[in-house]
Amino acid sequence: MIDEIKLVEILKTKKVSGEELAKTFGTSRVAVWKKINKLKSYGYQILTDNEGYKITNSPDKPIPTEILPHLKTTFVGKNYIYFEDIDSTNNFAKTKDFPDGTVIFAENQTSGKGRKGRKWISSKYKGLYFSIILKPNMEVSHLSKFSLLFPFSVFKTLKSFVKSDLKIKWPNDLYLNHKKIAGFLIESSIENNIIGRIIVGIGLNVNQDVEDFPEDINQLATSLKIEEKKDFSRNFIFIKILQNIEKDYTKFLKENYLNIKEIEENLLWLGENVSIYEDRNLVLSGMLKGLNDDGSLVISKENRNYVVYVGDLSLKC
Ligand code: BT5
Repeated sequence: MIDEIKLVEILKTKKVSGEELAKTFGTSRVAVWKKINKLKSYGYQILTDNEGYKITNSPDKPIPTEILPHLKTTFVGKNYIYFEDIDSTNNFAKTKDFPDGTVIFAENQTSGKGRKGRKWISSKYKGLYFSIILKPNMEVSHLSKFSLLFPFSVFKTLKSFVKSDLKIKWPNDLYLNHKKIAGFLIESSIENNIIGRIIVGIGLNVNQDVEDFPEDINQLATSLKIEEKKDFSRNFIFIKILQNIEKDYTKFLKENYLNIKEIEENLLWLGENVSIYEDRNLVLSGMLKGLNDDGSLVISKENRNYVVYVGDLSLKC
């Protein structure tokens, strides 16, 4: 068996003959040649002449050979599953009992899911669509605060390299220049008041152009490329996100601490008049005042404060 990660690592640094590679991996030259063709099919450019093979260009695709050697985590992504096409990474995450920290990535989702049966559009090779499986064994009372951790972690990661106006839309979207750039679908399994497993589904628009979004969302949706006017390395962003999520999640499990004040300061529409809808029915309109310590939203109306735990937020028209 040829270890693909090791092969890529070798061919990125020097030109090596088929014979030498066959010796290194204890296999035949034909097996090496087949593996080289497989790497080419992933998008690697490989210089091939009578002296051997050398990788001259690597694809910006989060394939295991591009992610795993650079991922500095202890458990998140150690079990990493990459798909070109799948219905939904969150659905796949439920097909069996995957280990803690498993990450499932797809270039394209044919039935990407949003919350409450809504859809997530996943343009192929343009974004990052993935699910992280975590087993926190934590009391359910922490769930609303806990679920803010993931958008906040991705927010901080993106903030370190975008210039545009990035905001957190309660409870779990990210907006860039007032348009949606990321959505989070957090599904939890609870037994005896304990969160046994959560599936954190994250969709982030990276290199989409306006034409990549269907008409019904192209006024609402945006990508890093559209707002920052340049292409981004999906691999670089993905690795940073996974590393920061592991860091923030581990800290939260240890200390039960989340900087709610910092989330509040970066909330979309803070101080503005907003409406809360549940199943498309208007529940409440008022001024978005901030967050409580448990992550619930505070809306003030006629000198009274109202606490909101669930719902869809929009700007009051
Ligand atoms: C979300 O739901 O925003 C959660 C999206 C989670 C997607 C990830 S991708 C990996 C994992 N596997 C899955 O199957 N899902 C997760 P919600 O807040 O309900 O927003 C859904 C709404 O966002 C839709 O009704 C559209 O209006 C809009 N939308 C759909 N695709 C979008 C996109 N690519 N960019 C921005 N907005 C989008």
